[in-house]
Amino acid sequence: MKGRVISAHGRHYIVELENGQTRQCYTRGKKTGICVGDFVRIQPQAEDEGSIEETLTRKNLLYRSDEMRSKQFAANVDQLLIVVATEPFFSEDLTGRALTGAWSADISPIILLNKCDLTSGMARAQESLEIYRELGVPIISSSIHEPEQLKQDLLPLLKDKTSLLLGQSGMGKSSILNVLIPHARAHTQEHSVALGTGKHTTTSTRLYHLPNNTGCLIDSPGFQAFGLYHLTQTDVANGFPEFKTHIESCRFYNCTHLHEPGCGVLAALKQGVISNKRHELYERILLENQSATRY
Ligand SMILES: Nc1nc2c(ncn2[C@@H]2O[C@H](COP(=O)(O)OP(=O)(O)OP(=O)(O)O)[C@@H](O)[C@H]2O)c(=O)[nH]1
Ligand SMILES: [Mg+2]
Ligand SMILES: [Zn+2]
Repeated sequence: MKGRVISAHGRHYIVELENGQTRQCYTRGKKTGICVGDFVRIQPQAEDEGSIEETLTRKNLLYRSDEMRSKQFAANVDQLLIVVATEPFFSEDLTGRALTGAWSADISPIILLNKCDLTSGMARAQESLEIYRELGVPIISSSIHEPEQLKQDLLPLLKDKTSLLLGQSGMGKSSILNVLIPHARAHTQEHSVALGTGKHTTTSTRLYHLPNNTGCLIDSPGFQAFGLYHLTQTDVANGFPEFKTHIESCRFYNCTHLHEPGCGVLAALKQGVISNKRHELYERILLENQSATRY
């Protein structure tokens, strides 16, 4: 039987079969690394259980990694919805990293500027996102307090695709999910406050279906770090699409675009064609990765 992993807890997975039924599945032996969004072949066991025998070839896998560990977000993702908001104010560094992760994995990003009902930080947010707008990233303003508008703006973009909601904690990922898919009833910080359970927010990644099976939406726990240690220097450069045409004029084929003479990227930086902030992020990621591999 074939199916898709819709949630993963340790070695326990929920797999949704092609007929819509779900089964509790586990893996045998040393098989690990299966993640939400994976298409798998399972061997049915007992009533509603199964064992995962094979992971089918992935189109892509989005993950982050730092010195300590690596964490998979999801597999077979068509687009990334990076959710940012003004309260708490989003981190530009993490947003840039998420974009680099997406571009280097060949996943097209969209930025959702959520909580736009809270007007105070909006001008600052718009300004700091301008750089991505110039790079062609669609930026959509949203508010869960305007549910009809939110559906009208987002549903057409999500149609027949697998989209992943990604962002820092408290940006409103699960709240957006609940507007688009009311029966999802995902836990949000609002519920946690109401229940007095403290900051109990999303703790695991899960795949949901949009109404009438018009696409899949994956909710994920907020992150506080976004290491990209798994990327090579070339991968990182690919995560900065605005470098591309300038790289063609670098003198050295193995140019790192940090200090080499005759570097097209540094020339564009000097002319102000490439932004300082973006090149600084590129440098930060690269230096982190270089210092990690020395151990
Ligand atoms: N004013 C306003 N508040 C919002 C909006 N969207 C979400 N919130 C609130 O922001 C808080 C955090 O929302 P969540 O949906 O739990 O955030 P999350 O991104 O899923 O957080 P994690 O699961 O921890 O990653 C909740 O109290 C929501 O009610 C919005 O559009 N406007
Ligand atoms: Mg959440
Ligand atoms: Zn160069």
